[in-house]
Amino acid sequence: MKASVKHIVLALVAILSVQCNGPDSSKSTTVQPPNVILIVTDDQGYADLSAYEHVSPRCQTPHMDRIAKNGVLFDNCYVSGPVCSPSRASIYTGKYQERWDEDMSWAPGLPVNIPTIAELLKKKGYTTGKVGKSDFGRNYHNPEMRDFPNNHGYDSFIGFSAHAHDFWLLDEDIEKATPDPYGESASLGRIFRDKVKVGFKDTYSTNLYTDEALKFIDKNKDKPFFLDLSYNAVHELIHQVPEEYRKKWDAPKIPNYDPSMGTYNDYYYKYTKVGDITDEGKRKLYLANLNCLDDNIGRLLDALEKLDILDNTMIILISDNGGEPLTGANNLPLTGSKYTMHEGGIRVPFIISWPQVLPKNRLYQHRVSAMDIMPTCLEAVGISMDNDYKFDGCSLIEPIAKNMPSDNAKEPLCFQFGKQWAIIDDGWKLVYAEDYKPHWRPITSQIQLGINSGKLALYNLKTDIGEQNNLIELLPRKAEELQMKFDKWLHEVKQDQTNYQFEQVEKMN
Ligand SMILES: [Ca+2]
Repeated sequence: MKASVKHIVLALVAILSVQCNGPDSSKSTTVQPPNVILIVTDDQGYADLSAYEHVSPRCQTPHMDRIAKNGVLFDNCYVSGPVCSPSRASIYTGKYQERWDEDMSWAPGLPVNIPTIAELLKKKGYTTGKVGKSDFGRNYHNPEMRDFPNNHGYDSFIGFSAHAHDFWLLDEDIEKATPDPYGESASLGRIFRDKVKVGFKDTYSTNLYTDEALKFIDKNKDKPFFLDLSYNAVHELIHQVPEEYRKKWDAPKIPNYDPSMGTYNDYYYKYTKVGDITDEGKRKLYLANLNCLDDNIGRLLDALEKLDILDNTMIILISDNGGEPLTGANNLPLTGSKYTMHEGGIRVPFIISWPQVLPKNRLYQHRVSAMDIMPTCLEAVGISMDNDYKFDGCSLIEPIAKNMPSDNAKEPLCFQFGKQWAIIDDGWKLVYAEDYKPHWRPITSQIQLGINSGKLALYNLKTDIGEQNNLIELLPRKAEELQMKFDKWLHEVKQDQTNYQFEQVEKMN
């Protein structure tokens, strides 16, 4: 079923003419601006969404597919970085994080002098809530810094501020008994409700975050809201799944952490990086974890339907980076994984639905970026930025309606992550990528290693999505042209770096 362009434009005109709250606006019109729900999944593989034709074996995500059937599925979406924090910094600002991350690496943080999506929607009158993972690479666990959700636009927050958090161990007792509750890569123990720590016993965080999301929706169902639901599924520790899902998938049983096992960091690495679980066991655990996540998204959709607010709710679902090489995620037919500049690190599942305005059951194949999310939301809710304010993404509402490339898609898309970099322009990709720490053996039945890792490569993505044919010697002029465009972008963003300010970096732990 396709919404006509005329329908969309009329709906938008109506919406854009509305103030979403305030004493006078309710008298002027009955049209409500949409609710916005942003679902960020963690490390979900490009092939781990069953709405895609390229879906991986055994993967079933019927509830995520419901969003796609109700809206627009994208198979050509890039995040701005191959790991959580840089990617998320750009999702929430609509800008390349390289503009303020001098190292162009893991820890871009949030500058104080640019608005986030939550701040702009709050200013517009939206009630804003964040549930789950907040990770901008700096200032972990510090509720006084800008990176903390309550300090960049959220009225309410429940979740954690770190790369990862134990799915099960959420109470104070385990925190006190653990020698390193803030391990190198993950935390355990209490999470935050706003700026206060709260503990939960015998609670699985994917279920908890959905429960909290449902409470937020129920409380705010009669007024426009922005819900940011950032699950830590399907990130490590992937083996932590409710027993019913483990049994359903016949997955191995791995004990939860106990301080008698040593440090939490040792436990984390034992079951992630060195392969104490078989490849097949990992895949089953991943599918079990994903299945639980998907069922929780089903609960969310059911609630929106029951409240009769689904049609005027814009739901955006995106994975913050490509599938992890060690969790059992599947990025095929792409090469590479999280941490890499191969397609498998940066090309991700992405869906937008807004039944009242956008077409349904549409596959959109032109290139888009996670930086488009914020401009799209702003247009949907009727927020215009000053003319001199520049996003690196653009609204997708009109491009979707016309099934045409966005203006930004006609320009190069550039990436820098440590030594790795890439430029994608009109289907061509010039890239320097490395496989992720190859001494940690990835699960190669799901992850395809780069055959040109560690050297400059040119690909025609239109015919070679798997990055198998390096054309750099055959087409040196094309490579030169792309190199020049990339250098120009790099120069421009480096010049821009002086324009962003940060708070003093402090750590509480
Ligand atoms: Ca991630």
